Amino acid sequence: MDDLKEKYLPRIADALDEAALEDIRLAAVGKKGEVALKMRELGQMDPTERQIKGPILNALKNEILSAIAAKKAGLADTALDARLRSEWLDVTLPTRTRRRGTIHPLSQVTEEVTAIFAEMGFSVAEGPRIETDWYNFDALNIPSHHPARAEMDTFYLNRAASDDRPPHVLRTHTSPVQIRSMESTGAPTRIICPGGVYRADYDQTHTPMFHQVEGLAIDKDISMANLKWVLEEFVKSYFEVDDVDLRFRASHFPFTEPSAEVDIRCSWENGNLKVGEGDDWLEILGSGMVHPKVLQAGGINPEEWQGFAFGMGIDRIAMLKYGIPDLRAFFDSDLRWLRHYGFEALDVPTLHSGLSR
Ligand code: 2NM
Repeated sequence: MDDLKEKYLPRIADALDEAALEDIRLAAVGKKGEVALKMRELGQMDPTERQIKGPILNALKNEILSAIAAKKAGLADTALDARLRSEWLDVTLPTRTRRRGTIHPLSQVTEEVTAIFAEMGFSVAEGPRIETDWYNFDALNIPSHHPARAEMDTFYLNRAASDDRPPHVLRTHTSPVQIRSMESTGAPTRIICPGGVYRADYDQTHTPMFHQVEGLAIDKDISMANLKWVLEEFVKSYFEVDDVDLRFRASHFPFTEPSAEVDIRCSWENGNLKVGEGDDWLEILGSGMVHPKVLQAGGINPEEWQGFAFGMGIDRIAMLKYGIPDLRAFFDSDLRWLRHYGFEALDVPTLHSGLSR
């Protein structure tokens, strides 16, 4: 038995991996291993001899088993150490700065506009881009026969002849969000609705998807004077100038009465826009007092409440402020363009830190 011990303990100590250990275990203490064979011999021994040799054999078996277990644990530790060494990683290494992404100008401008109106007490409302024709048209005082429906180049969703749900469209403006907001929160209210809208139109200055921000303020005594002040504050803040001159031109929209288109005084110096001075006028938005029928559609009593609304193109004011010449490039996903016109991810526009640093 001492021979067996001297044979197996050094082999266990020298085993290189778990497979080698398993071979040793089978050869030593497996069912047909050498220790088992010795145990079988106990049967032929006389009882006194068996009483001495039995416990010794058992002790040998246990010694071999615990040597194997200890070696196994040792091998696992060594393997873990090796793995930790090979998978080591310096988490303090700097990132690859030149490959960092940028904020798209449309996201930047949406954030800027949101910050400006938030300062004046407006909150942001959002809604679905797929709308029923009621929210997109009827509720906004654009009935089925109205020419505005044809002019809008609306995308209608395909549907089966048997489908009895109302017709759905891709929203042509964000006004349906304002109807939904009137329904859910009522008056008084002050909201802006930024987001993508769709019209079947594609040329130098039109893309089938573009972005709008619309505003809505409803209270007991809101007037065009409030509208003028809010828009002046917005334009000054957005174009980062101290003075602006706005021109209100009488216009027509189905959802406002009276309605006005708003121009800002500007000059163009070799392709550079200057806001607030010069002899040119730049049309930037449409506005007016919300039509009583529209308030009614939103569940608000027009005998009790009144309000103003306005709408402008985010893509257009982004192009004007940041000197972007081609609208279609906004949606090309051209990395060189994105790096040139994009903004640093950590420069969040706020009114105190500056909108467009
Ligand atoms: C514009 C021009 C004028 C407008 C109206 C509404 C609503 F839903 F409150 F009636 N939202 N936006 C509006 C008014 C939009 O865009 C050129």
